[in-house]
Amino acid sequence: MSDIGALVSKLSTMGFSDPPVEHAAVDSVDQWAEALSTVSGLPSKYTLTKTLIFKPKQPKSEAIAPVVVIAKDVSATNSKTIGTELKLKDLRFASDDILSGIFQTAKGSVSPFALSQVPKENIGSVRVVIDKALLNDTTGKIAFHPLDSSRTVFISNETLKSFIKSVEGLTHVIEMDFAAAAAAPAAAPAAAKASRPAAAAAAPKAEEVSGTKLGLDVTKEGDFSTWYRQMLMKAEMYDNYPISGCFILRPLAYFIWQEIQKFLDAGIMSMGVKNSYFPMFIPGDVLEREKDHIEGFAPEVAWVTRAGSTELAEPIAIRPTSETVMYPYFAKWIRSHRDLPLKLNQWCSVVRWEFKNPTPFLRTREFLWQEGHCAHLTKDGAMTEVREILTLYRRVYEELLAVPVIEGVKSENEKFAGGDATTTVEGFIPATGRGIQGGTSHYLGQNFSKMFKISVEDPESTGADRPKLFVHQTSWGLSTRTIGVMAMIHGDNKGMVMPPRVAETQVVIVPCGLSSKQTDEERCEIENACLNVEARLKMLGVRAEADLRENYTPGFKFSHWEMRGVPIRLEIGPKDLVNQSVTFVRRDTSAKGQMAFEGMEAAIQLLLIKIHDEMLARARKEMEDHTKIVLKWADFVPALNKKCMVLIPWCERSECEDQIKARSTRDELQDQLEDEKEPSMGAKSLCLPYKQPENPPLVHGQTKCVQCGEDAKRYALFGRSY
Ligand code: 87F
Repeated sequence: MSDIGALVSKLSTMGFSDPPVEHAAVDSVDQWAEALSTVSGLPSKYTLTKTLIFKPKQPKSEAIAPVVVIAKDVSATNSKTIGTELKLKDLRFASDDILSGIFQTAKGSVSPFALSQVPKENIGSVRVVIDKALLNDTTGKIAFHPLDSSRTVFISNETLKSFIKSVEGLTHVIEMDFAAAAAAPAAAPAAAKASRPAAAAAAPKAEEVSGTKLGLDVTKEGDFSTWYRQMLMKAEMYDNYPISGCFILRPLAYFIWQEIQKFLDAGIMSMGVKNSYFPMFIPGDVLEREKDHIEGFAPEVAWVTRAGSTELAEPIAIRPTSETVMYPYFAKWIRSHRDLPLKLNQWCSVVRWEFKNPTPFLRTREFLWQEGHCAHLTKDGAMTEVREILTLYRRVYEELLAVPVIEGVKSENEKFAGGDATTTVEGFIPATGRGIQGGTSHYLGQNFSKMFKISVEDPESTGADRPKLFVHQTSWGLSTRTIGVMAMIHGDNKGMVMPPRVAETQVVIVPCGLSSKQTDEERCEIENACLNVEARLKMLGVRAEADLRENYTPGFKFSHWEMRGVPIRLEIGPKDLVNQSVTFVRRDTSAKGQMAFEGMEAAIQLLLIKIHDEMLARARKEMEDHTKIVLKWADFVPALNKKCMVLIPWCERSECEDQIKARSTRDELQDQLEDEKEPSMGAKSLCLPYKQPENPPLVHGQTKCVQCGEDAKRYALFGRSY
């Protein structure tokens, strides 16, 4: 399709002479960076880019007028912002037809060079938007795929400009400052502006702390993925790390994880589970021996092959999960039914070298989790445990993180292939309308026990030749993904909103209303009142902190703690001293009120509980409002496009699930996925909820599957997902 030779010779006439470098074909920026990291002789400084092709929504009769956006990979190329700049409505990603028909290229290989392939009759209608940041950066080279994602050329920004100029008939070319556009309030959608609480206007804007802006540049509604990262970064919950997919958990986030650990650890200990720790390294041959279990996961396994400059005799795998590490020891330790049940858990990190777009907390190459592995004599014993663990996982979400989840069973397609059944808690991210798996608890049946020979003699039978019983196993895991789900749901345009039970600081006390008019004595009195409140709250176990830092205005302190999501702010000023009361402000609703000094401890404790309950109730209402019962296929995709999950009467057949995915994956359907790296996404089953809808009732032998018309077995929850 593409003619690389012609292109390279064209580039060389423009002063560009280096041939493209070759590498593995890539389909994301991360894979690209990774592929280039293995190539030698590259320019010392270069920028990765993305080229996106959009088309405005337009009547079928009109000529197609595509918009080609050439930008740094990190620029916030939000389709709405670009649409506003070009005065075009509803920009969507161009379909494969446009890519192949007009640009003679395919998804993943789009680059500015595709412009040279546009037929003469179309080129006049093409609009090109170039990222100013790309043109302004004159210090390094710019990397593009020359029509093929397995090659990269490095050109200067001058060459890029000359190339664009050289495209005959191309007249609409504009430069755009994406950073400024993202920061400008005009770029935010009207709804976002309207929903900003009035208090935000009063808070100090754009105050500078060592060069970092305090506020957020984008809104949750306007550019969700940039908002998510920026909000967490400014809340000081994580930082980036120079290995793709790895992130640092800063104390505020690690605190949450420790609260989850305390709660969950107590829960599993009370079920008789014991903690243990197994090595993170897996002998290569042990892992390979379990090919069936590893199948499909193998590309994600990371290996150690060298120590210093010595190649290891046998490569060693780093655990992506610990079945193959632990189960040989289950076989050794379980000798008789009296050794059952064996219930072990470990808190550790695991490594899965994923190539999909990494996202802090949600998709990271190393993550923290607990993994529980138990062996039982009977299926019943194992099944009861599977459900008990699932209940604990639901309680972590609801009782600690104020996040509602739906408990259910995974479909055949979605369950862990190594087991008999996977149960799950599913969350929902309203801002994107996508479901997210929050934790899983598997009934492994006897699959692993047969593979690893974990068996006991049947206690029911007697005699010398008693039959062997293979044990029934469970495994279950909950990870730091919990923190990401919580942040996506509760965070807002002022930053993080912490659910009270996991907030490192639950109450911040800020002295207010002090000016140069006050005497030192008055100042001292107010500060003492703050310290007194802090001490009284701490006595009752409330995590309170008086912020008496000098040289910071109250407004600055408000923003600082709002960004970190502290649930309650108390303000104490001269008037409050007179009234013997404090002013409180809720982080979640911005609601303000007065509270008497006397009995304040109880009032604060009640308020923290109330905030938790209301955060959970609001999130639950939002999830319920975005869960639609759909009874005919025609309503399925429109509901997804309204950012909903759908409950459908379903036949539970695997082929039907494949068809549902295919029928809901179409470019025209792509409404406004904020992440260009994601392909237009089909829906999959999230779970078969334990709590089934009652209305309309599902009648066996009568109610039909919404997709294929076969007999429906249960209601299933479907949705786009993470
Ligand atoms: C990635 C690489 C290698 C998931 C993997 O869910 C192996 C795997 O087995 C793998 N990703 N899994 C499934 C994990 C199953 C199970 N393990 C214990 C859990 C919970 C905790």
